[in-house]
Amino acid sequence: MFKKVLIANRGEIAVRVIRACRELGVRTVAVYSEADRESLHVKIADESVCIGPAKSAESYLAIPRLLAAADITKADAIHPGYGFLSEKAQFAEAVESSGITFIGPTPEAIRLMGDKSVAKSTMKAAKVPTLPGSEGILESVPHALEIAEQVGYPVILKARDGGGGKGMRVVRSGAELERALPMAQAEAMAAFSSDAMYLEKFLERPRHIEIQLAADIFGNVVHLCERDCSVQRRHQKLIEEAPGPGLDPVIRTKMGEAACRGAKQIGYRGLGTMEFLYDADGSYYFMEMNTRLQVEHPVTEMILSLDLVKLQIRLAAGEPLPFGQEEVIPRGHAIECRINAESPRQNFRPSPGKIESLHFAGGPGIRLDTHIYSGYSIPPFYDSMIAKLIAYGATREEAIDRMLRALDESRIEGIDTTMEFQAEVLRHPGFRRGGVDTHFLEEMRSEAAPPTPPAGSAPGGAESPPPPPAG
Ligand code: MV4
Repeated sequence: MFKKVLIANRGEIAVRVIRACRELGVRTVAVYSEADRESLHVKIADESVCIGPAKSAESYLAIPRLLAAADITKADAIHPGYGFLSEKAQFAEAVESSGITFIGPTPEAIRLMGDKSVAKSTMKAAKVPTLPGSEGILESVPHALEIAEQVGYPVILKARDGGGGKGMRVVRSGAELERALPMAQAEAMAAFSSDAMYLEKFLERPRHIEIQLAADIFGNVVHLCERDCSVQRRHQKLIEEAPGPGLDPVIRTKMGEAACRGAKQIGYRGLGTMEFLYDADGSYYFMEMNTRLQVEHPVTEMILSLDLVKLQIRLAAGEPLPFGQEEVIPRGHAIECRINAESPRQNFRPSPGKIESLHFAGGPGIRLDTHIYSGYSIPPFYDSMIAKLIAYGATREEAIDRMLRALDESRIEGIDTTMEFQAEVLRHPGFRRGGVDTHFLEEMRSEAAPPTPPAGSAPGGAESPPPPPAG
C-alpha cells in the first residue's frame, strides 16, 4: 500500500479521497490554490501545499506545480479526483515518469477512450453494441451526406475530442447537414482545438445508463451495477440513481457483460464507467467511457455496501479484486442530488458567496459528501457543486421519500442552491413513476414556466453559458 497520497483536486472529492486514505492508514497531502486556503480538504489532510493562484490553469491544472508538490512532500501516489487533470493522458504519463503511481488507468487507456471515435470503434470490435454511423472521422460534407443517407435521418454530429455535449448537432435532413457540419466543426475547434467530427444515428428519447466497472492488474474485471443519470440540464447531471428504475435483470446482465468485454479488450485497470444510451425498447448502445472516479459514485457505493474509493486505491497499489462477479449483489435503492450554488430562478446562474449558516439533514439512510461548513466562502472560480446529498432506502419509493425529507430539513443560508428545484423534480409524478428519459427536465420546466424554448433544438447547441468542467 502507498505511504502518502497527494490529492490533485479540491472540494468534496478531495475530502472524499482523504477520508478513504485515512481509513486505509495512508497519509495525505492536500494541494490548494490561493482561493482555497480555507477549504475543508486543506484542514483535514495531514499536510498541505499551496500550488498557485486562484486560476485553475496556474494551480489545479499546472502539472509541474503538482509534481513539485508531490516531490517535496515525498508522496508515492497521486489521486486526480474528477475534472481537472483526471482524464489527461499527459498528466498520468508525467506522474508515472516521476516514479509516482497515478491512481487511475494507464495513459494509453485514457488516450484511447479520450478519442470518442476510436473509443467507439474499439468497443464495436469487442462486440459492445454501438449506433450505426461513420467509421472514423468525417472527411467532407459529401462524405457526411453519404453516411447520413446510409444510416437514415435523424443523425447526430459529435466532436471526436468532445463529451458533455459540446460541438454536438442533431441533423434531420441533407440540407440541414450541409449547414450544420461547418458550424459544429467551428464549435469543436473553439472548444477542443480540433474540428474532427463523427456522425451516428440519433436516438430521440434515450435514457443515460452507465455501468460502473472495476479492474485489477491481473485482468479481472467486474461490473458494479448501473446508474441512471437521465435527469440532466444542459449536460449537467442533477439527480442520479442506482439501480436504473425498471431495468430488466436480463438486460442489466447483458449490459454489464458487454461493458466488461470492452474493458478487457483494452486491458483496462482501475475504476471506469461505460456510458450507454438506453432506448425504450431495451436496446443499448455504447456512448463513451469515463476513465476516472465519477461524481455519482456514492449511489453505487450505497447499493453495494462498497467503498469504491478505497477499492480504487487498492487496485492502483496492485492488489487483486477482492471479490468476484457473483458477489456483486445490489440491495435497495440510492439517489443522489448534486447541490449546486446556483439560482434556479435565474436560469441557474452561479451563486457563490459566504455560507452564513448551515444545517444538513441526517437520520436513517442519509449521507452527505461536502467540503462546505458554516462560515465558509464559496469562491467564484470553480465548479458550482458544493455538496452531494445521497438517500438510501430499501425501495426506490423509500429513497425518494427520504431525499424529500432531507432536502426539506436542510438549510443553507447566504447563497442560493438547487435544492428546491430538486425537490420539485422528485415530487413530479413522472419522476416517481421512474424511467424518465433525457428530455424529462426540459419538458417539466416548460410545463411549469412557459414560454417554451424552440422545438427541435440540438442538445449542446447554441445554449449558454457553458458550465465549468466537472465530473
Ligand atoms: C446522443 C443522443 C442521442 N442519440 N447520441 C449528450 C452528451 C453526450 N455525451 C452524448 N449525448 C447524447 N448523445 C445519439 N446517437 C442524445 C444525447 C443527449 C443526452 C445523453 C445523455 C444524457 C443527456 C442527454 C441530453 C441531451 C442529449
